[in-house]
Amino acid sequence: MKNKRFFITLLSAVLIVTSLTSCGKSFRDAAKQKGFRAGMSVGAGIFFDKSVSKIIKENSYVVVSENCMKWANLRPNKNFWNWNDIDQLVKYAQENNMDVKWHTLFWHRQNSPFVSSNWTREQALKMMDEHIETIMTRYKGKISEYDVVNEMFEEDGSFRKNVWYETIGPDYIEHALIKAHEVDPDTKLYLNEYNNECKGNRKADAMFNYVKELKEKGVPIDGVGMQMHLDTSYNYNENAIRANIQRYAEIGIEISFSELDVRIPMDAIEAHEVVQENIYLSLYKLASEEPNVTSVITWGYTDKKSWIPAEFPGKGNALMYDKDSKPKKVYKDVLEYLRK
Ligand code: 9MR
Repeated sequence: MKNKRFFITLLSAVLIVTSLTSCGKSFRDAAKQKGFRAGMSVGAGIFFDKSVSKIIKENSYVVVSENCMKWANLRPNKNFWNWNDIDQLVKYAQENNMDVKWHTLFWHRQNSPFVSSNWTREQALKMMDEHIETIMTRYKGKISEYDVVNEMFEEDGSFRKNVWYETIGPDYIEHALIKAHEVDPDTKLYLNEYNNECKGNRKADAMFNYVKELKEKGVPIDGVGMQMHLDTSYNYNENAIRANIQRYAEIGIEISFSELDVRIPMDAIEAHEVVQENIYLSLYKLASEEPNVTSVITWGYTDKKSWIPAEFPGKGNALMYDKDSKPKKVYKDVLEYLRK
């Protein structure tokens, strides 16, 4: 009898302590407990601001540079590499127990002026190899995953005719993946895309079939990024996203929600905020429930600085922190879900 009472008291104490600790968990620890890394993209050097750094530390086990790793910023001309911003980010991440993701080795935007569609295949391959070797040797062991190619598909599922496609041909992706794996076999290699989250969508299906083909051929590839730049006025289909994630699981591919934000009209009425919150909750739920979703990265964190109004006039307010960098209701509700 005594033993039983002791056992019950002990059990209650353990339960209270467990629930107290999980109550106080930071966003990143709560996400970790659900089985994925939370993170965000960061602008150059923003972590030198103490209040920003506090937010990054609460929310991120993985960080990615919003622009510093792109050709135009990193290598504005052939002979100059601007490593400074990236070195600082890597140092900051190491000091704060975060992974660093590279975005992106190859893309059709933000290229340097010397990147040319007049290159021959040989010249382009040489340039591609040089880019991979220089970056991946310098940061060997320091970058957890690379977006090797970004946005390689058109909406109809055909390959985008970017400069690498035009100069090298459709095998440029394979070539980049093989070379990247050769230089740093321990990092993870991703292909990153937008509008590729729903099974049944042409671009999403084309990407899945392509990645499956790569796997079957033995080309090194670990993951697919679903950017998730979403809009409350588009259809949101949780089932189609889940089905897509699960078919990737079947072929051994991990998924990152890699650039999450959910834009609403700037003069948003409450209804949009409710839809926005439901989308955020659904995505964090999917990440918690589907074992092959390994990270959820928001594109920035505050509405104060966002790429959206420039590209979608009249839209914005897409993140979970408001313009004063205060967490919104959606942030608190997602956190509460993650802590359960
Ligand atoms: O957020 C980035 C913005 O500051 C740049 O001006 C823009 C230029 O293309 O790129 C933005 O980031 C993009 C990312 O690299 C790839 N996916 C879409 C993102 C938003 O455009």
